[in-house]
Amino acid sequence: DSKGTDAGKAPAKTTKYDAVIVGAGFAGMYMLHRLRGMGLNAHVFEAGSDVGGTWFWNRYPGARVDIESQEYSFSFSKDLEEEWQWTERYAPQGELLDYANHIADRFDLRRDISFNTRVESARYDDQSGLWRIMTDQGETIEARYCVMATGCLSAAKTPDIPGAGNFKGETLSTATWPDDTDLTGKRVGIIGTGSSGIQTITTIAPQVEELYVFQRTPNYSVPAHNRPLDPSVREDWLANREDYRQQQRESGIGIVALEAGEDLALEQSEEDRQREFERRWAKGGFCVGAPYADTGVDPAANKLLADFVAGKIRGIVKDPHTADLLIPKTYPFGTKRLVVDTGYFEVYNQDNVHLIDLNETPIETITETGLRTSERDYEFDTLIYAIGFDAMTGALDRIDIRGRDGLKLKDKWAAGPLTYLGLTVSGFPNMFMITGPGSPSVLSNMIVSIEQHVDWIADCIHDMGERQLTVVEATPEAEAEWVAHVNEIADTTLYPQANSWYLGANVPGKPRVFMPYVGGVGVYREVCDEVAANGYKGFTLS
Ligand code: FAD
Ligand code: N01
Repeated sequence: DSKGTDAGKAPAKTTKYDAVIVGAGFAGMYMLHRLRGMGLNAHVFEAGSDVGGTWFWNRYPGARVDIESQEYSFSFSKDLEEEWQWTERYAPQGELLDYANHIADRFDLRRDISFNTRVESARYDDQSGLWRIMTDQGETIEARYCVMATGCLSAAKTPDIPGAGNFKGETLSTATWPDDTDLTGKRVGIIGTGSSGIQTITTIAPQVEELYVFQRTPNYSVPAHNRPLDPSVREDWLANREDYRQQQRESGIGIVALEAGEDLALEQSEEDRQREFERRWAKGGFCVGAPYADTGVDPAANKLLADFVAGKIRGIVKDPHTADLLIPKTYPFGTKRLVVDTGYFEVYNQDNVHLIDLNETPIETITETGLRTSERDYEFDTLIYAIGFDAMTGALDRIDIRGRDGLKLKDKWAAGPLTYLGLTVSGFPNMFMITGPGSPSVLSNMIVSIEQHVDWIADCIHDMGERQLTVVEATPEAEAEWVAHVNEIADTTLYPQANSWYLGANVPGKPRVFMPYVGGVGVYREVCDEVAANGYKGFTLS
């Protein structure tokens, strides 16, 4: 064991594992469980002090899932599913963290996890065929397999705003929210109106004295209609669990409640369309965004849905100018991640909530006491950053990953991520990514995608062992073909029209490439299964 060794003392000993897993969110936890079940000596390194990933870090007020709780949960263990009780239609962060802890306890995962340990580098050694991994605790580890379970939304952006260090009051970030914060009676400024900002704003608006919301781009948001979970929902889910789980796996985005419409909006009568839009609005959640098959690909169909939602915003927000500022106008509906809220637009009817449009009056600088826009100074006690993540590639970029011949992943990806199936990278043998770029990932119910990836990786490693093979590597040809396919089908949709984090547009200098695979989780699963069934087509095995 090499624990406790630091620079200047004797060189660290090297610890050997069959597989190293980076990250102890849902992906890393399930990966550990699977590999251990196969008899492998696997070990997880996690930067945080406990399990849970997203739900460990993002403790801001109002943080909750936007997919129905029973759908956003693991399916791999029937017992786990039967013993766990969700209390709300959309589980809050605390309950999701409890769920992660329950899984860690139930499957005795912690004994193979090193917490408070950040992986700084992972280098493939051509000679030995092993990955050499180094941590910020001075450990060196060798492992045949390296699985990156580092998360798609785990590398929080640092504020790219002039004067960010100036503020003398309390500064908070939604992505690293402390437990002991009380905003009651405070004057608060918040920058960012994505899902994190919207959940925070909605929850703190009634408590704080004044709330200044600094909005750069308005977001489409639809009602969650959250409520205590009706026992009948649980009963029905458990009674039909096999069927529902299969539906998730075969679906577009891994959500049964989506009820993805198959008809075309443009072929309906105005009356039928409005009835369907209203029905979905009353049901709540992502289903609002999927009434017809053409709204994601046809601008005219998309506009019908966008206009419907704009009408809803105008109906809720009393001040017409504020309502107008809250209506997105620069991108099609659904091309930035849809927000699912609990009374968001309503808070703008409160006298203490002020919306500032940063397009009209941009931020000039953060000041010691608040923030200055081109129009005036704002003063507050607390400044909240809800400015998002360097998504999909950020957590990987922050590790010095090198493959064959010292090739740096960051260099290979300089013009955008290149992967085969979003699972592997040519030139990086025996390295896997869970929900990597080029897989459905963030366009889906992430738990469904995590399970599929973990199972595929575990099966691949198992098959390698059976055949006494030690190296699996994507070919450059298979990778190039996959990347072309991912881009080609993204271009058949309206997605590329938004400046979204799906495209890296939220990070200055990041190449503009649509990263997730839009083909759907069902289709994608078939592709992955076919690749495996055909002797790992597109890979070289040795
Ligand atoms: P994470 O949960 O991000 O875990 C990755 C872990 O890796 C982290 O704990 C991190 O500390 C660790 N790590 C990263 N780099 C290193 C390193 N170099 N060394 C050591 N450790 C490292 N998805 C949905 O499907 N539905 C939702 O409703 C939903 N809500 C979300 C809400 C928020 C606020 C956010 C941020 C994301 C949400 N997501 C949602 C996406 C969410 O990230 C996934 O659902 C899921 O939790 C991802 O699990 P994961 O294990 O892949 O990654
Ligand atoms: O981040 P975001 P998020 N000056 O990137 C603004 C998941 N999630 O953490 O759009 C001013 O969406 C930025 O403005 P703009 C979900 O997948 C889910 O909220 O770039 N503003 C935007 O408004 C989600 O999509 C839930 O113009 C700046 C905001 O900050 C993903 O995580 C909850 C700025 C960032 O929004 C990320 O969501 C939370 C600047 N310099 C998260 N920089 C659920 O509900 C950024 N902004 C389940």
